[in-house]
Amino acid sequence: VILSPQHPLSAGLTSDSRLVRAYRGERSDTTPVWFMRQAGRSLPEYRDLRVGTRMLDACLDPEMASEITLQPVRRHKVDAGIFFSDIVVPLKLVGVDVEIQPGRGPVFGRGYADAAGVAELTKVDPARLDEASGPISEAVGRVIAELATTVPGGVVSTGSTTGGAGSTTGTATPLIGFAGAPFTLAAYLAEGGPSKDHLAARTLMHADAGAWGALMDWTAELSGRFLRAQVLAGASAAQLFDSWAGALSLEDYERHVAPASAKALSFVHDLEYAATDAAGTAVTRHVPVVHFGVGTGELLGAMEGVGVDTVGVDYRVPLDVAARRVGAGVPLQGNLDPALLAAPWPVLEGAVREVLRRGQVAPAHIFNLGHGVPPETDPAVLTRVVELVHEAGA
Ligand code: 1CP
Repeated sequence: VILSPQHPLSAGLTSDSRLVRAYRGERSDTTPVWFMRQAGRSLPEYRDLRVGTRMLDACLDPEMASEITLQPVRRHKVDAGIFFSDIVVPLKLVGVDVEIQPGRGPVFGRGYADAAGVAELTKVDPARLDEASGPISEAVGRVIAELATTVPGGVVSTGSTTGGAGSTTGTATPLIGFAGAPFTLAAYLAEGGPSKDHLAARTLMHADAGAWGALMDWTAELSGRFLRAQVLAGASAAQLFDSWAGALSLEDYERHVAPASAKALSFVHDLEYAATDAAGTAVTRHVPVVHFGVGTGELLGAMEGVGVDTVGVDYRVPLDVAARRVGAGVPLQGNLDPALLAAPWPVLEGAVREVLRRGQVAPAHIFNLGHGVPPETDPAVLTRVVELVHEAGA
């Protein structure tokens, strides 16, 4: 399926941005940088806007969701926006009883930890998301309209500024769409809310292969459709968050989880756009996909094997070590320990430079944190990190 000519990738607005180039393994004038959870509670303008609005209501209000997505792009001059939403939004949209409780996270009306629960949940056709995702498409549309015209950043100063359509020059900041991976969604669904070890999901995985398979199939389709909706509406890359996959052994991950993650990604793998390569030859490219999880040092190779362009690395594994695990040729994203954001500047600066140094082993590196921005982070520190990464060069 070819993306529409107006899509920022097809129009040549984002296809040669630092971010998209890095996701296909090319280095630019400098290292692109964005932060997981860059939108949200670390920003006073976010806290002001959110007063009196519940989290999921904010996600489903296109004006608010787009404004929150843009806030960190304007403030920090990061090389990408990440769509402001949540991994449980597609569940909410197809009618699952879920709320996000402040300070706690997603909480469901019940847990789905056995065959009866899974049968009840999976009665809902995930294809219903396609009719229900209007607020998502609208919010993405608003974001990319502003990114195309008014937000600076992400500009590539070296090489060609090829426009797929041949007419547009220059680049816009790309938007990254995301979804929760099937296992991470299942970890919340089985438990009925956040948990430390995701025991209910891990038990179901072994206790009832049939129910587990049905749950993974269903969450995979829902995640896949959520990602696809964001890309069709204008996102230039997609990130699958398997935040809690680190709770699994490699064997369990490969047998019981990886096939479902591959299925989720199959919903974006067929999305393509026409472009011109550095030599001026017409090429067809796919939308880049990133795969990230926390505590997944043992799983990095398998997470790459699911079929992704870039692997996101948490802060526990240095990037040069991660490169050996995912194999040469794979771009890496990461992985400053978020705890360092509260350290004195000389300590933080040293740590940022060390991440950049280790990232040199990969064909391309996208600077990020090893997990999300802590809510108490001073936003001025994030801006300074962006400046440092950009000044440090490729
Ligand atoms: O009221 C609030 O402000 C609630 C805090 C909050 C925010 C800002 C939640 C609740 N979700 C979000 C937004 C969000 N969630 C984004 C926004 C875009 C950005 O990065 O700037 C993204 C990408 C997510 C994805 C998400 N939600 C993940 C995967 C990423 C990760 O952090 O590992 C997970 C696991 C969730 C579940 C969730 N939602 C919210 C919380 C507090 C949690 C985690 C709960 C837990 O610890 O289990």
